[in-house]
Amino acid sequence: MLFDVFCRVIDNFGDIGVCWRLAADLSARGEQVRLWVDDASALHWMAADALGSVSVSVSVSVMPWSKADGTVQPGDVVIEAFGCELPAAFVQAMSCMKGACAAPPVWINLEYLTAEPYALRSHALKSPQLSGPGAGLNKWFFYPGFQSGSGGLLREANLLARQQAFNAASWLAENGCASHSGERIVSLFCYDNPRLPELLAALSDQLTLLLVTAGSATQQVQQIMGAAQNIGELRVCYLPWLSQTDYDQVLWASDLNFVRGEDSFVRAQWAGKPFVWQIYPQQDDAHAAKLRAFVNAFENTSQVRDLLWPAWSAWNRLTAAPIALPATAKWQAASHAWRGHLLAQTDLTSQLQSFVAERR
Ligand code: TRH
Repeated sequence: MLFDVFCRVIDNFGDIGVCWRLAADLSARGEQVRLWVDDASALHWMAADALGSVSVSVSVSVMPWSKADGTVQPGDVVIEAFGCELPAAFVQAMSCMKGACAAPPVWINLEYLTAEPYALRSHALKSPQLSGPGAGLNKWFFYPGFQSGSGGLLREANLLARQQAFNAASWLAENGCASHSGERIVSLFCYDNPRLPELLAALSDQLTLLLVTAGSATQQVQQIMGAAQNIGELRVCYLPWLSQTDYDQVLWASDLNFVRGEDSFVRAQWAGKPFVWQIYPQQDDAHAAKLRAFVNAFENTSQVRDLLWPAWSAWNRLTAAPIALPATAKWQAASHAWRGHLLAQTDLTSQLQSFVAERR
């Protein structure tokens, strides 16, 4: 099938990050994919190796948004990521495919990831289009999620094999961040966060190698540390912008990951290591309920109580309490159990393929 995936970059890298992962995964499973995007600049590093060392070939056509002008015949499936609103002329072309032409494409709105109950209730619902260029068409809501009955999470077919074959020490050395014996390895990907000095101080109480990702994390750490490489027992290694494949490996190489947004948050869960999520801040503190919902799901499934909330709420500035990281062994066991639970779900791309097949 031919999939048209539409992506608007609102800010940061999550919109294109999720869309690229989906496009690449569909392609790796033999689908044809056109990725329509209004700003492809981040793909220069994010997709630099297009799954380089991985034994699948990925071929995605990256298309400028402006070319979706109605002169292009829509594919079999149209994915509107995060309600990005398709160009009217393209929807018109989808609509014209009714009756006289072939069947209209299956039109899917891929939603944001949340553990809040409304997502499960709304997954797979149909939204008949009553007006506008798409009048008469149906749009389907597709909610990713953590529980059965949701659309699942993106997980490439070869993810586990790649993880198993991964050698953390070699990767770190090859990427200029060789670890010393006895060091805890921590990765940091975050938004601007005034609590960062406190976190660095908390991490400096034991031998730690901090892998600092490019962009905001690097700028903040450099502002705090200046030219210094160490605070107490903590030493810093700055990373360039990496491909998604390499960024995954940063997460696998680490004992503890600080992640943010949506895609890195999911990848930290596949890493199966303890992680702290900096959630994308929303107006009216709507993100607090979203954060709580995930913590509840994680803790109920992993059969732990009050493990994450103190550190996670502090890092997200929902409380002024000190950032007190959970006990490592319990945190590691819970993260492993959570990953096991997620692995039992069918992945998002497989679910999407079945969903589309049922509706064509
Ligand atoms: O960048 P993010 O914060 O993205 C977002 C956006 O803010 C978006 O508007 C919002 O809706 C969404 O979050 C919830 O965080 P995220 O989602 O983790 O995206 C970052 C992407 O960048 C992810 O695909 C991983 C990738 N990445 C690399 O490929 N290489 C790197 O070196 C790093 C640090 C990240």
